[in-house]
Amino acid sequence: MRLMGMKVKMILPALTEAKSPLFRPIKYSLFPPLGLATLAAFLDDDDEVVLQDEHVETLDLNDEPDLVVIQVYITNASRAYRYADHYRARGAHVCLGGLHVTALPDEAAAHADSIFLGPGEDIWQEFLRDFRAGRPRERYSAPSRRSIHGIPPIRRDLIKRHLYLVPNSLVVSRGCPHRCDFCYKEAFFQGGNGFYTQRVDEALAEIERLPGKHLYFLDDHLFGDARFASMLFDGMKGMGRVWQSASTIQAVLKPNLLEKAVEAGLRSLFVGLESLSATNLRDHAKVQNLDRDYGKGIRRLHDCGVMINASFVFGMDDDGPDVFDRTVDWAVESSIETSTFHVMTPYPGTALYERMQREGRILHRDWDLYDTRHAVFRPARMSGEELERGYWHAYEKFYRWSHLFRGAMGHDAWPDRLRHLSYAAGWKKFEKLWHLLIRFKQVSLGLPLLEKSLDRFSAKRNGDFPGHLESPMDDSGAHRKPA
Ligand code: B12
Repeated sequence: MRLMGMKVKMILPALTEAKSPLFRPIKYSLFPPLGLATLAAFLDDDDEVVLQDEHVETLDLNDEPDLVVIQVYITNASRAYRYADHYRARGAHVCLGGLHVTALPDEAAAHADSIFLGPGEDIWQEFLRDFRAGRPRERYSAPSRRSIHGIPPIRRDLIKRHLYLVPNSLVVSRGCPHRCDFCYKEAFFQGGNGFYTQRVDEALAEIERLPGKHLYFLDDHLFGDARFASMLFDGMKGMGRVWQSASTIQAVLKPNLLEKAVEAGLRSLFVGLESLSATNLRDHAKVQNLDRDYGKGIRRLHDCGVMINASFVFGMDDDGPDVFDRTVDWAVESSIETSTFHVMTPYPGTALYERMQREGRILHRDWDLYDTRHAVFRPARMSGEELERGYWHAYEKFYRWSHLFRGAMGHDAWPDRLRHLSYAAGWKKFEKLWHLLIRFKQVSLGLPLLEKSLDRFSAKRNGDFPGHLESPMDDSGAHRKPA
């Protein structure tokens, strides 16, 4: 029997905090649920689909869908399971997939009719066939050869664009070529290719479909396949886009690719610097950062007119209580525009988690607190409380007005100084304003401001990348040598 015109409900649950009626940080209204919108594209035209994202809307739980599809991240797992139980009690067939399900399938299976391990593109169609034929399996695992070539266009019509500051987010690859021990990647892509891209023409077609000017690539490492990235940037040249993405310091230091990205509209880059200690980088297999001159990479980005959002992790074994001030001081002196700090968090399924467990250092398995703000393991050189306090202190100190001014003044030209100030302050000094915009469903009013602040700069772009700032203080000489 073929199930025609199914009622399908797709849900991205949120961590409690994002739902709070009192305060909603802008972070949760940035990006739409791309994973679910990707899976929705495999449904039939006569299927009725509703996609709800709890980060930006209140879920309607009184409906009676035939099929419920829930995406599970680590911090939304407990809510995801609650919604799954709710819909199973109502007689729906409940599917759970995503990173956390792949890491801990048995935990998820207790709440689902079918679970999905690994990226969805390669298994979702098989499930839909089985389900329509009345014989869905309990478990589907992604095959070892995976691909996103030729997948149908994301169902962007299901995305409530006005509820997001960055509705034009996209991903043109899956995974990452590197193997840091704290990353979800190894568990998620286990037993198969862990880094693959779309075809360039398909990626460009997806970009063409997006209205407006601003884009945000959510790929783990957009520059990870230099040939693909180079062709993509060539294709984007002249499109008039302004965009942001993530990459590594290693890729930044390589000649040519960054310049091409800038010509195509790159204006801000998220870079995982993680730690100023070479011992830490080595311990966590972040080898692509070893012996890279961070200061030189930052100067190179600035000279190209690209702002940097540097990501740092605290609590690695070489981190003592002085790590917070040292890192923040260095970031301010380096004129890094925005910094993202994290308490190191061992995600289940990662090599880091295995090691912490072997060493008896995991404190609990309350996934709600695995949010990179809480110490869920015993740090080596400080207490968990010190680690959490230091994390909050780092944010407070980096975003102090005096430090924002100091960082901004490190640029040579006034347009760059003003851009630094407006961009950094925009994220962290106007949280109350963001809250109001979110509350009145007007968050998209912020987009023209974001575009403006990204685009106003004074790039030298003369291909000459002069001296660089002093590199961080590390006895072993990490980051000192040019790449
Ligand atoms: C956007 C994003 C967010 C958004 C979340 C909302 C959103 N719209 O997704 C925001 C900014 C709120 C966020 C916050 C956090 N995030 Co986040 N985020 C991302 C990011 C950058 C992109 C997600 C995305 O769109 N991916 C692209 C789509 C295509 O992939 P996907 O979502 O994984 O979906 C695929 C599969 O998972 C699978 N799938 C998913 N669901 C289902 C269901 C079924 C039935 C099936 C068949 C398949 C399936 O198929 C999909 C297609 O391939 C990822 C990194 C990444 N590159 O994925 C991190 C990531 C998901 N975040 C992560 C973390 C840790 C967090 C935080 C907890 C901590 C932090 N400091 O960032 C917070 C707290 C989140 C919360 N409130 O619960 C981790 C998750 C690790 C884990 N083990 O769960 C990631 C992987 C980053 C990382 N490298 O560590 N995040």
